[in-house]
Amino acid sequence: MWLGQACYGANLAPAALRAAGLQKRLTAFNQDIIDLGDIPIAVAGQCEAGEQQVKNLQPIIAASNEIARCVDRIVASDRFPLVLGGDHSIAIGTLAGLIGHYDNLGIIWYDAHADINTPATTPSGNIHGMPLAVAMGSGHAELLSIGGAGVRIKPENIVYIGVRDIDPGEAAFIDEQQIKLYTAEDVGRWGMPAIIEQTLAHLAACDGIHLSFDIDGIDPLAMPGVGTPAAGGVSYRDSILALQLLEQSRAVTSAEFVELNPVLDKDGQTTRAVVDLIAAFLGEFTPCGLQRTAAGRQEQDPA
Ligand code: 5AB
Ligand code: MN
Ligand code: MN
Ligand code: MN
Repeated sequence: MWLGQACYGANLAPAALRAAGLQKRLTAFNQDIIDLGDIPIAVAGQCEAGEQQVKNLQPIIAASNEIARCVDRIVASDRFPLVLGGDHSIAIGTLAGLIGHYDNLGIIWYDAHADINTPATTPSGNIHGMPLAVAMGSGHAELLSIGGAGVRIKPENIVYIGVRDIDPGEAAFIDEQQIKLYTAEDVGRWGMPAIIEQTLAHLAACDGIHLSFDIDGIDPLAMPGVGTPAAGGVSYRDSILALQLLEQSRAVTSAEFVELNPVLDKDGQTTRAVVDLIAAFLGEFTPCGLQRTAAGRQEQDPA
């Protein structure tokens, strides 16, 4: 999917990740990983008349319904859904497919941006800036009805990590809803372990946690292959650590990685880094040749 924003290319990310050896990297330590293939996306790209505030609405609705059906089936069969975008509009479908399975779903939104615009507040009309608002029940009526969902994410069950580029309408909504937020600066100031610990404590009452990982949460000097870069991001190292800590917590029940754009990733650096991130999140140990387990590492922790 790339129709949630202006640049062609995010649709090529799953193929680029496959070509970079994602499956082989993951199955080296976990054989129980199945690639279910691609979700079909309509070949649109033109803004429908009168829909400047929600560009490419119809093809995004069609794809979101497909994503929701697919994610719903995966959760129903007691497996862990890992969705690879694509721009962040795909989160509308992912969350619609998840929400019916939980009474109190939590979300970790790892992103430079807040993605909580509505047609009334969007500066761009790009739906990739709206998925969290839709999940909370604010937005275009046709987006709200995806997956037949009536259940919504509660504001107290959301935690942002890495945000630093928020639109005025989003800031007002976040303040009004009192959503928990850690900026990239907070990560630097307090350290990633404290941020993850506080995030999980904040979501302790949730019966599932979805990780929505926008790779533009990471600094664009490390991850240049994204459509909407924002300077001053979280480091690659801290992001790997965040994903390792989340994996070791066993608290996350679904995830998506979005916004990689291989067309903007000139030498493949960002694509390779996304493979690293996904591998860390699924439990690959740092490939340093040591035989220590996660538990063993904790025992040796001087703290
Ligand atoms: B992303 C912006 N807030 O709504 C808007 O990459 C950017 O999924 C949204 O986080 C960025 O157009 C969406 C200006
Ligand atoms: Mn973003
Ligand atoms: Mn995003
Ligand atoms: Mn982006």
